[in-house]
Amino acid sequence: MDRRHFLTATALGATANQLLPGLLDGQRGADLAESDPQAALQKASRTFPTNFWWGAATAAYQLEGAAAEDGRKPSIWDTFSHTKGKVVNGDTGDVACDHYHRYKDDVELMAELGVKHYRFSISWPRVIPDGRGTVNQKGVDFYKRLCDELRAHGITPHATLYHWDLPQALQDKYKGWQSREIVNDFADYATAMVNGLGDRVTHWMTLNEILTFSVVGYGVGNTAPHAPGLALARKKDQLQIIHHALLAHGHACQAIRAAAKGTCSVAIAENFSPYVPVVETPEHIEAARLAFTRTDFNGAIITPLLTGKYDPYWLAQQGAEAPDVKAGDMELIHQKLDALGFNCYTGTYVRAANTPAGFETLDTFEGYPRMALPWLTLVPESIYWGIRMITDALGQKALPIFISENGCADSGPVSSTREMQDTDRVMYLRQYLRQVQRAVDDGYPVVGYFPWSLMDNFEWAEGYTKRFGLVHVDYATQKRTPKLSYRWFQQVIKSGVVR
Ligand code: PNW
Repeated sequence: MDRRHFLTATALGATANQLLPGLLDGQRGADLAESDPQAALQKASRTFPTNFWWGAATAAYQLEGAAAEDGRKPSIWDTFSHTKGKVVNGDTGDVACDHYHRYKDDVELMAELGVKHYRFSISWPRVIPDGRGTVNQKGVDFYKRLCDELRAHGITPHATLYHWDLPQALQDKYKGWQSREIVNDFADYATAMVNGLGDRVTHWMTLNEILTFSVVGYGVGNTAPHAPGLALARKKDQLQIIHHALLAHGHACQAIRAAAKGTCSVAIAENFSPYVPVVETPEHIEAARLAFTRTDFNGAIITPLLTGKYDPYWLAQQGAEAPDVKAGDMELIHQKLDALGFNCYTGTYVRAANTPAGFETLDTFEGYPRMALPWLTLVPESIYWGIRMITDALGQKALPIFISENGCADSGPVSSTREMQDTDRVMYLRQYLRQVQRAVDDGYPVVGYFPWSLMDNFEWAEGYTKRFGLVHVDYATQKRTPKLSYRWFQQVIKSGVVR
């Protein structure tokens, strides 16, 4: 039995099978060249499964706007972006893409693109303005309207509960993620959302990128570039924030399943760090496996999420800085997931080495290809090896993985004479998608792909200066213009093939 059929036969539980029909059983797109068996074989191996989740991704604070409308109260990102010097040009999410009012046009753009799945996030301070307590029905109603519009266009909503816009009220009350109190508040919020939207949403993600909001939002000994932008006294404080986030995830998984009326899928979107064997030989592949488990912060986040234990090597290295763990915590953190969202942008090359850890990472020198952000080096194999290590390093043979984000900022200014020619994004997406395809062909349970992002939006500390969209947004007029990459992705979806 080959790997793909083994996975189909044994791996997926009933829930995943109901939700992911036919995704892993090798169904292929149509246009095979019947006359030439060799060509047909080659072509077949480059075709995505017909039920593959082709999607697009966004997040609430980055595009909704309507920051003070219909009862929404501030999040930590409202406070942060309104603090002088924190965001480039003093940009804020007050208006952003005005998606709150223009969601119908935006769903139209998705339908035209051909996506059948849409990943968005719910703004916690829009639906529970004080973070706990009263639900703001007007806020919930916005997401009902959005989901109705999506479903009317045959698009499945995938909702993320937390994409970094913590209600400011909870930051003020108990320092947000620094307090264990957040675990119950987050679970209550999850319950309220399943009660309010569960008839429309069955695909849930708890948190987006624990790594980023805990490490880029808090510095150890110095302030940090993302909200809340605080300085912590020691690393232990940061690891405690991660521990609280893991607990909140676990508790929310339970809350979602308890409140759901029917079948639902529970996932998390995490940007665990992929390590790529610079040469694909067994010893360097082993080095990549060691790097995956032993390097900050995979051992602190993805390992406990999927295995119920902090990585022992990682934990030993933390010494006195290790987080405080109470009885029952690891069980709560370790909830069975229906799927795993992988946010992938870049990665690190490694090779075997005679070091205590058993590997060494390789530098990227000046002139190494990178996209229009300093951290965004082009490492397409990172998406393949990231997927593969979930199985190879963490033993999750059965866990369906979808790419919950992948994309780049374009270099702009782009030509507006005929179309927005973001050839750099087309190049980037093509290289990464081919590696996703390789993982599919190898039989890894990859079920979907959501490029980041549907449209240009508020890029956090970079404000509106960095554009990640398949659709260009003119912020002065709110005019949307599909870029070249939109046309390219449209064709990928239509044909099921990356060319
Ligand atoms: C992700 N880094 O954030 C987020 O989920 C999105 O909201 C964001 O717009 C997108 O990637 C593009 O940045 C990241 O510095 C932010 O390595 C920063 C980093 C990684 C991911």
